[in-house]
Amino acid sequence: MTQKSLGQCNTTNKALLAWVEDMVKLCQPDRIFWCDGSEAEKEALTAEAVAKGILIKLNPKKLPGCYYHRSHPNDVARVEDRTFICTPMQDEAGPTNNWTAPKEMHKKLNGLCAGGMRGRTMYVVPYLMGPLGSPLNKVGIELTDSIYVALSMRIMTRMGDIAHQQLGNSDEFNRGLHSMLDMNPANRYIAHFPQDNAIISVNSNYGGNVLLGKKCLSLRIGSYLGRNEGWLAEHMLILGVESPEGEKTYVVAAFPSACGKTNFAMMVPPARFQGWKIWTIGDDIAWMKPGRDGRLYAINPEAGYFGVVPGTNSKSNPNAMKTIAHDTIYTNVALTPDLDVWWEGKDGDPPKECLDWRGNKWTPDSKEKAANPNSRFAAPMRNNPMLAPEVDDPNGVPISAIIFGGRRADTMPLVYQAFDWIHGVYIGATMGSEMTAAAVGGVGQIRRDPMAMLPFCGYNMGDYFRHWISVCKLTNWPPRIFHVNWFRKDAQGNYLWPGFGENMRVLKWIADRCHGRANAIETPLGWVPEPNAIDIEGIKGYSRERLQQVQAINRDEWRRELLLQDELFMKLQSSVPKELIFQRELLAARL
Ligand code: OXD
Ligand code: MN
Repeated sequence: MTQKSLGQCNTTNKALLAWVEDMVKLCQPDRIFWCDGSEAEKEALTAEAVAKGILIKLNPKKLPGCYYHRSHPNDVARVEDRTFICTPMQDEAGPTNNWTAPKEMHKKLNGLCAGGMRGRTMYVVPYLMGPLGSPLNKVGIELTDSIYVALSMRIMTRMGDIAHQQLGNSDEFNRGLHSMLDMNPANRYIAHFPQDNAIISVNSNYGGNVLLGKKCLSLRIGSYLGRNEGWLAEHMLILGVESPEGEKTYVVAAFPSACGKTNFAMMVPPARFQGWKIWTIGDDIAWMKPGRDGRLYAINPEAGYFGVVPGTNSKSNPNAMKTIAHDTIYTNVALTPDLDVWWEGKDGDPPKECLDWRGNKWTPDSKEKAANPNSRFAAPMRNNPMLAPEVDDPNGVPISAIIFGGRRADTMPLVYQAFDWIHGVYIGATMGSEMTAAAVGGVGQIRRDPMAMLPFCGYNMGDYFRHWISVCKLTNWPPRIFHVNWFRKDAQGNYLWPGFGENMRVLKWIADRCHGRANAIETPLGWVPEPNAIDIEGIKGYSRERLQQVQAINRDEWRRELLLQDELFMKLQSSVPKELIFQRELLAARL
């Protein structure tokens, strides 16, 4: 590797050089800038982005090292209807994915990309997903004409020379091409080519569509690679619960987008749990592989958090507030006259006047929201005061529990435990949740979102379930599986559980179950806590009756739930593993 000065070619990898040359011929940028991940590069690119008005420097007294970005108003969320899995046969992508044959998609995208970077710079962004030297990590190279993407990738991944160090002369890297083109939503494509380990994303500049290490590589391509290579790429947070005695229990949890993964991963235990600590390993993605000792190990492939801003405050997530207090890029929040940021649900009163996420004047009397409901922060994980030191362990952490959860106003109790692995896979596979602003369309509607992977599974969902079932056979100590719902409401529409830090009480029961310490009662759904097993001491105004309500199993609601699951099973038809069909029958019989 020969680094000369900023932006100069910093690799001798032949496969990489050849591919970049091909892409340059196609896109015809005026300049190529090879990123190395250095501080000097960050400063130079940031200064350029500020000079061009792409970033606004925020008040350094209030938010040191922070910048503000506004995206195109038509480009504020993931676009699931424009996201494609391009495999030779449609059946490989399965009925839950949009599909186009690779040849056809390449033809279309080559046409769109031809000359698309004229007058622009192509940034070559090398990035490493996972700790250096980890058997689970992957290298990607993203070519992008967006300086915002180059700077965000620096936060979200281990970006720069470290990726070249991991890659060496190998040609095994994800090839990702991103171009903003003219931002025409009708020509927006987020296209994945799993067999080629390649991604092309055009006409968007929204993180979920264009930070290619995240959803595209870590989940869609990752899940495909995981199936072939014997591991799991999951839409899951990873945390470590530490008891006052120093015992650490690692758990992963899959909740759909914008259902509180970041809050849960950074939770601060309530006063009642003095001496307990929650350590964050990841807030969005887990790569998990059976280890040599027969346990399932997880790494967080990312190096930063791309979190939903609205609702973040010192009660919902104090550690996130500290994390985003410096060196953070904010996108689509509101901007105050003193160059501070504001959003709905922030601590304190709203500003008397500010600019909303579109740049229009906003006052508390305005009808529109000041911050876009899917406005985001991109913050380095190193900012998190509770970042687990294990985050850099190449072997990852051994997982004791897998938690599935959705946003459900009814039916789903606060917590229950699967009888065994296959029952747990069934619980994950039939997860349902109210849709949120993280994706365009349908906010509030219940949709089946298996393992929170509906928008992210890079192959046939039925085969994905089969792969999950098979992973148990590769482990001697499979994690216990649980389901939680923080969002159940009473008939008056009030939440039945306080949530946030109080979720520690449920997490403790889960950890105790994993260590064989907590008793449970058998129900048709699975194991539930004994009446006094969840400690509610110290929750202001909360009662055992309320806990009973949130844990109640309403058989009529459950019969309806079983019928709703049909929608998914019908869609997947013949590819649903028979084990899951049997689980459904058994549940019906128990009800
Ligand atoms: C995300 C998402 O941005 O799930 O993490 O949409
Ligand atoms: Mn996510």
